Amino acid sequence: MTQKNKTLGEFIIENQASFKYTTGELSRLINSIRLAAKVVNHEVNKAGLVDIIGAAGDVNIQGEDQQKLDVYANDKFIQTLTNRNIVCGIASEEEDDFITINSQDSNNQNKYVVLIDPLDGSSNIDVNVSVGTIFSIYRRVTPVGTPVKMADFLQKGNQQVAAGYVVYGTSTMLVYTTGAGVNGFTLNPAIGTFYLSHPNMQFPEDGRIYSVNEGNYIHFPQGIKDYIKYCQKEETGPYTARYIGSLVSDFHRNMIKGGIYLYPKSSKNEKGKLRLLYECNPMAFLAEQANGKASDGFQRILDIQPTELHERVPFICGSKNMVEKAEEFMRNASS
Ligand code: P6P
Repeated sequence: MTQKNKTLGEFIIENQASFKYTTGELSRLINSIRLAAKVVNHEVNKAGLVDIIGAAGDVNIQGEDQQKLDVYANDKFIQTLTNRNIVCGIASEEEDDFITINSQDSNNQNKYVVLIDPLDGSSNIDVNVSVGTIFSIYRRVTPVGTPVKMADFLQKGNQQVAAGYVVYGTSTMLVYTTGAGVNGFTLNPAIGTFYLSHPNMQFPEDGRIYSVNEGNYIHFPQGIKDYIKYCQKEETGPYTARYIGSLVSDFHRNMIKGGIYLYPKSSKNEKGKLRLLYECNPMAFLAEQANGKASDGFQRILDIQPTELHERVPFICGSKNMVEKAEEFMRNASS
């Protein structure tokens, strides 16, 4: 069977031996994410046809209006992960605190916690621009069989055992890593099966695309301003500015074509906008597994010790040489 005809299920079975922990659990975990992704995809794709678009009327802990699809996606991922009895805890952008799963069941021998951004880029929903789900998976650090604790979620990104995203775009893809490279699977909606379409995805070492919201330019640190001007200079270009306003989509395009995504801190957002635990860490794990790089401008994202569930960090991620050039401008500006 050629690589490209392989289904996600076949790929998981074939590669579970490369996963250094017990094989069956992670497979079941990835399979539950696969199911939730198909259910959410179905709603995202018909959002224009039913009354599921628009704000749900609530505001999440980030102070952002919860779009109905946000709430729907959050519920579906939590429900699927809970029903499959695989995890002991879940943290979500849409939940103020983490959720303990089956703590009353002393037989709960589940070893994994999942952190999710159920629908990233949701402000794009009403204008039919692609959105995504981002997930991050750790093994718990507190004793199995006891209720999960905050320490299980506040682990450094370098402790992740798996991470990935679903991009609901012109086609729906599931892209993930378990620490042995990055592989992309495309959904055939006619039969509801994901097929291996992008084996061993790698960031080109260099690129010509930079993704940043230049509307915030005047608020950026000097090093970021200097890097953006560097990209725009005639002699170093030509670069192309591409910014979708959906991290998963910008990341996915940059990984295929070569590029850099920047969401720096600014005088408006002292820590930047993106959340460390369920946006930056999973995307940084994927980036490094795909020969790319991810930093806050000064340090490796995966080495940052989290202190709060919803903390934000500045985020620079993509082709290795481009991230290192941006870091060079950040260092020079701060020296
Ligand atoms: P801005 C979506 O809300 C998100 O978290 C990322 O997906 C996206 O790249 C960024 O924020 C867009 O933020 O401030 O440029 O609109």
